[in-house]
Amino acid sequence: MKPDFEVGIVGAGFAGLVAALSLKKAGKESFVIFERAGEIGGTWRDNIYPGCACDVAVHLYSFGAVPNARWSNLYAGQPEILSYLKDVSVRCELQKHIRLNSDIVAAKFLEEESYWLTTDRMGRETSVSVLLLGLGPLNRPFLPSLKGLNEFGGHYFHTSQWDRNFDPTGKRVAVIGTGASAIQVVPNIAPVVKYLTVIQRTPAWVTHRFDKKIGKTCKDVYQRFPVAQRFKREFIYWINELFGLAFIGNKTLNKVMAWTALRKLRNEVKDATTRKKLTPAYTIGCKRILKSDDYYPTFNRDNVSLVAEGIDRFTQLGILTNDGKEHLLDAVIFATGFVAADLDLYINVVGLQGRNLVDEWKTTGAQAYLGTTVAGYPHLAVLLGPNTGLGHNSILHMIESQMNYIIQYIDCIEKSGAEAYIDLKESVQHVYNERIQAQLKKTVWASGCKSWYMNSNGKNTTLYPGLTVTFRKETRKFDPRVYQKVRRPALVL
Ligand code: N01
Repeated sequence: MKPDFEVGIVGAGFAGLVAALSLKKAGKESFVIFERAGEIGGTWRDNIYPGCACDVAVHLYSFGAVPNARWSNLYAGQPEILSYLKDVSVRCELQKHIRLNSDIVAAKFLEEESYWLTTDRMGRETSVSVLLLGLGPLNRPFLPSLKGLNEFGGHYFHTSQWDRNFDPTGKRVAVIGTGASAIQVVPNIAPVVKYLTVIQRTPAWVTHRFDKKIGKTCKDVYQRFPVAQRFKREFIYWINELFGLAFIGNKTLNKVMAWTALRKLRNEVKDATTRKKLTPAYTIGCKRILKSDDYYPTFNRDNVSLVAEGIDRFTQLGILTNDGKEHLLDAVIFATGFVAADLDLYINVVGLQGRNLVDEWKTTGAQAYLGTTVAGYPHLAVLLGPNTGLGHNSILHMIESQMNYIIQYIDCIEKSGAEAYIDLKESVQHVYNERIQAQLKKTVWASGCKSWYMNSNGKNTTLYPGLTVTFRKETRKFDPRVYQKVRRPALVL
């Protein structure tokens, strides 16, 4: 029996939309995008906290084939990115492919049929020849289990589940965490709150952002001469690649980055004690480097304090820190990040002989070949799968590289005919992952800090240990020899 669609994509965030655009470009129109929410946008739909913006410049953090000449700033805010995604889905006629409120809970490869059967939360089944998982790595909020939280009489929530009804004006607020989300929330609520307590466990490395408005003339030039924006995109891309060297072994560049960041800290924070608390004691880049020009100056305000003593427990009135001080609070914002490295997919993915991807990855740590295909799970590809993350450049470049590969993979599946399926060789996956892990040991991420890049067993399952040009090269040409062709068993009727 023929499946309902040639390709099924789970998730209509950036990854799913890049996949859809690539399929269209390759002339493949038989695809469906399952989206569990009532709206597209993924992380850019979910994260609505004040100041939410991207730290990759817009000319690069957008689809190469669908430029936008009207971006307002060099770094776009969440509302603008979300509206760009919606606009692209209309302009590129993706809407007819998108099934909203379709929360896929299970996907099973049917060997006899040689296709995937997906089931959504309502029990609706859809069969697809190839399944692409575009679930996004940063959508499972991490809320630490802190003593006494249930006794706390104030309001609390996670940055990615921002309470739209919460007005911080005139309130005593604490932000727990000092990662990428926190450094955007903090300067944006500080001017309106009564008092802001920033609770830091580990100081982050913060570098310049240099955001600026894109003027009308510039926009008009981009509109009339798209090549100018294309040039800007390339320029930003190569600068980012250059800085990427600091993460993968170039010690001089790494030291220059650290020196620049410390100088920025010295220039922007007046109080010496606060400066000391904000000074990181690990190699720059080990945790994600944060770009901000308004985070440090926030600590010069009279209504903001940095608390680095560690949380003992919540009380009914606030938070008691390890120095015995009780911070009286009306609200607490958990900017405590996400569970990412365990890649605990919320879909039950069942491959050959009943193998379960979630269970396997729990045991071995998430792994795939080129971060994309997985042995034992034929005709499946994971967008932004294991070890495809970056600390230095646009993640969209990685997804586009994956799609170059996946399009060829789909062609190969089609050529192998209805009587067979193709499955990645286990040995190929094993060798690839050994190499990736060995390379990671030489990078800044193995220099000793604790970050969300590592899974609960201390294995880095999230980051690619090279430059994006290298990944593009690795994914440019699909090699059918790393797959085995398996005749599908006869269908028992
Ligand atoms: O999360 P994080 P995030 N007690 O994991 C602290 C992307 N992103 O949401 O460092 C006290 O970075 C934790 O402390 P420590 C981007 O890829 C991008 O901010 O573990 N503190 C840390 O300070 C980013 O990397 C953008 O010691 C606790 C913080 O919480 C990723 O999302 C914007 C704690 C978590 O920081 C995640 O960023 C936003 C505890 N028990 C996000 N537990 C842009 O593009 C945790 N922490 C700009």
